[in-house]
Amino acid sequence: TATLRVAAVDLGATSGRVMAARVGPGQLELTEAHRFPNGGVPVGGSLFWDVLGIHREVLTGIAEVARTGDLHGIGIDSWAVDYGLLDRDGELLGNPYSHRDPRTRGVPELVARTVGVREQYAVNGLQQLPFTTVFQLVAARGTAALESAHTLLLLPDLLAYWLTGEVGAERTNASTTGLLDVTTGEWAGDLATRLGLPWSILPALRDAGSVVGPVRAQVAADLGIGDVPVVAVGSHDTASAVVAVPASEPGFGYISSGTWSLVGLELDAPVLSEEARAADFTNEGGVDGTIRFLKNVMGLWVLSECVRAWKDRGTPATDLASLLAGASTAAPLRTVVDINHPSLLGPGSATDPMPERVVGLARAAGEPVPQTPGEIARCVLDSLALAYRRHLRTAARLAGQDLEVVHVVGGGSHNHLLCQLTADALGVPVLAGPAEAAALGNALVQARALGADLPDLAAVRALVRETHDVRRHDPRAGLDWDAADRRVPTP
Ligand code: LFR
Repeated sequence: TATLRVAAVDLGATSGRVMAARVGPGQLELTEAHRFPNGGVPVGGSLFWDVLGIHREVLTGIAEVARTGDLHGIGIDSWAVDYGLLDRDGELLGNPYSHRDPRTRGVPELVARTVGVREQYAVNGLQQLPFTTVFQLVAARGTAALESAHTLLLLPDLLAYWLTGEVGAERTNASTTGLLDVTTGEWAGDLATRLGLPWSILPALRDAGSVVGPVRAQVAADLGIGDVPVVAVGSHDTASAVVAVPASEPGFGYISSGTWSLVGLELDAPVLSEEARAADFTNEGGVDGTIRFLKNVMGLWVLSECVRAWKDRGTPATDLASLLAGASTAAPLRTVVDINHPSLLGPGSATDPMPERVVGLARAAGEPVPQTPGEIARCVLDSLALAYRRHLRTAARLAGQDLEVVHVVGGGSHNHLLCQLTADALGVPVLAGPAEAAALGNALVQARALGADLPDLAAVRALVRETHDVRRHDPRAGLDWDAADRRVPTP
């Protein structure tokens, strides 16, 4: 097969990028064509995405990929659950909300009174997270936008719609809405109806690896490109990241480490047991019909919000590198907190900054109060490693698997201290990298759809292994992680 060159658009909550990827036999090369900052935009008490700004950056990136070589395909992935609504003319109704917007507070409890959590889990297999699309939609009941909505599009599908004019819902991302039946892979229309939601706004489902359509003539002309197909990839960034985990054998654990940490296993079938529900594990849909059995962990968000607060205050030596240096010499496991505490979900502000929230959690739990930025950073990292340990062990137990190795992919794979603590906590080797796993998974699924000889996920992963190095962290003994775990409440 000849070499393919595709544009992989990978959108994160704090930055977006458009990568040029070359995929061929024994070849997988990623070059960054365009990168731009992203973040929620506060308006009044609400938090929105600047989706038109994101669209413009996507166009800039695609044009840059095309300017620098061939362009055979375009694929888009982003964070999950957030959506835009179209009216009957196909126009966007308002700004898409960020899942960190506070309007879903208390909504899961409200929904549970209509459809109990056990019943929800039996249908969608998801962890109870307040920002899941179904809860966002319930919070939006009665709004003018929802009442005039004709079509709901998840963000990558919305951006693909602006490129192609085609509407649809790619399944990996649809699986995060709470409105997809995890067993049948079809919309759970009955659940939507019982919650008073207009399920006719949910568009036809499509699988990763299918072609969405060619870029519209006008868009192609504006970009100076030819007749290029947009390909549906694992449009949930975590699904794309898991595709590119360079595992050599099944049975690996993974941590997709970015703003969020997604911590779990790849399975052939969902685990919908009462134990899995009580442990609040999610069964999200992966590429090729796999299941991502995982837990959302608050992730590096907490640290990056601390960095933002310290920067605003002008606290010296609080860039990430200095902080990690400070954290590495701070006393280990001195202060641990429940890193998934709901108080850490929303963005910090001048009156309610993130470092003080972490300190407050420590104080409330009777833990030694961290004083310096380095101690706070250490507390965050130790607490993350503890959460990874707890949830990966639970996942393995619930799925009846052994955990022999853990792959860390995503930007957090560059955080050597966190990777080492993870290995120490779990007592198994951690293999870190690639950092751009989501963009790689995006490009690989496109290449396969366009004819590359990559028959299955094993072949895809073999190519990633062949072309990308991982950094190995072997576990060190000496710290009492069991005792530390007992200091953190069980959810
Ligand atoms: C990671 C991610 C998670 C999802 C969260 C919110 O970027 O996609 O998988 O739970 O963002 O959408």
